[in-house]
Amino acid sequence: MNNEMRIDMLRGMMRIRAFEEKIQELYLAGYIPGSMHLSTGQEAIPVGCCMCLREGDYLMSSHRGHGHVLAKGGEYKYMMAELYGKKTGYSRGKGGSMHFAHVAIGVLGTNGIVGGGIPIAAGVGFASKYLESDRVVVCFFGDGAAETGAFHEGLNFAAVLQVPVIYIIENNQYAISVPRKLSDRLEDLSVRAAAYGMPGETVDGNDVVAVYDAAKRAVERARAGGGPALIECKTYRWHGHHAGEPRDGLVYRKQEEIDSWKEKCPIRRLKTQLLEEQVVTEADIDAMQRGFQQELEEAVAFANESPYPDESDLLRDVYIAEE
Ligand SMILES: Cc1ncc(C[n+]2csc(CCOP(=O)(O)OP(=O)(O)O)c2C)c(N)n1
Repeated sequence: MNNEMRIDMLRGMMRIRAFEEKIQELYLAGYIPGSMHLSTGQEAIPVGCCMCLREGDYLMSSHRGHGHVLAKGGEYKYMMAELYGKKTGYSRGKGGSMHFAHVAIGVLGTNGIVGGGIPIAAGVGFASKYLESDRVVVCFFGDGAAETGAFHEGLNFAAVLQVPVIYIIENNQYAISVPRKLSDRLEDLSVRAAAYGMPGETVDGNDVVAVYDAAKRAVERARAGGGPALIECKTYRWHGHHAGEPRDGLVYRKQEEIDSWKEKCPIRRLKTQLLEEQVVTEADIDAMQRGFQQELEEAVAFANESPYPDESDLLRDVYIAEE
C-alpha cells in the first residue's frame, strides 16, 4: 500500500468524523429535525471498503449511513441540506438521515429498516449480472441486522445466484441496547458465510488497511464472477444508538468500555503511524481539519439558505401502483 493511499484513507476517515461531530452539535442545538444515527468510531469500514470500488459500483447502506455516503463520494452540502429537510438535499429534503439516496454516485439508499438493504443488494447484484456489467454492490449493515430473516434470505439468494455483492457487517457490539452476547453464541459472525457457501472473513474494523485488504479480495473476486462474500468488521460506536439518546448510551454501557475502544480509534491509529513514518506532519493534518471545518460552515450556510420542498413536490417520487 503506497503512502498516497494511506493519506487518502486518513483524509476519508477525518472527513466522516468532522461531519458526524458537526451534525451532532447541530442536532443537539435543535437545528436538525427527526432522528439520526452517528458512526463516530466506525470510520475505517466505509473508507476501507469504498477505496476498493470503481465509479459505477453500487452501495447499499443502513440507518447508520452518513459515513457510507461520504466514502462513496457524497458531498457535505447536499447531505446537510437533506438533514435540514431542504429541497436541495440528496432526497429533495423528503428523506432525512435514513433516506439519503444519490444514484449518480451509486448510493442506492440509507435505510431505516434494519436488514432491509440486504435482499435489495442481492437484487441489484442480480441486475448487474443479468446486464453482463462488472459492477459490484457493497452492502453495509450492523450486527443486529445479521440476526434478521432478511440477512439469511438475502445471503442465500445472493449465493444461489452467484451475484457480485460484498456484504459487510459493521459489528459495533450493540443493537440499540442489546449487547452481542445476548443475540447469539458466535464469536465471529462471518462463520455464517459457510451456511450459504460463500467466503467469510472477520477483520479488525478499526484497522482501515485490514478492512481495505479484505474488501479488495472480495471485490476482485465478485467482479471476476466469483460471487458474493461476507466480511465482518469488529468495531464500536462511540455515541449512543441515536443522536440525543439518554446519557449518550451510558445507560447500558460502562464508561470504561467506551474509553477502551476510544484507545483503538481508527483515525488516531493511522495518524500516529503516518506521523511516526514522517509521511505527514501535524501541520498537514491541521490543514486537512481546517479544510473540513470550512466546508462544513459552507454546507450549513447552503442548508440554511435553501428552500423547503414545495407543496407541489409532495407526490413527486412517490410511486403508486395503478389498478
Ligand atoms: C425491521 C426493523 N426492526 C427494528 C427496528 C428498530 N431498530 C432500529 S436500529 C435497531 C438496531 C440495529 O442494530 P444493528 O443492526 O447492530 O446496527 P447499529 O445500530 O448497531 O449500527 C433496531 C432494532 C427497525 N428500524 N427495523
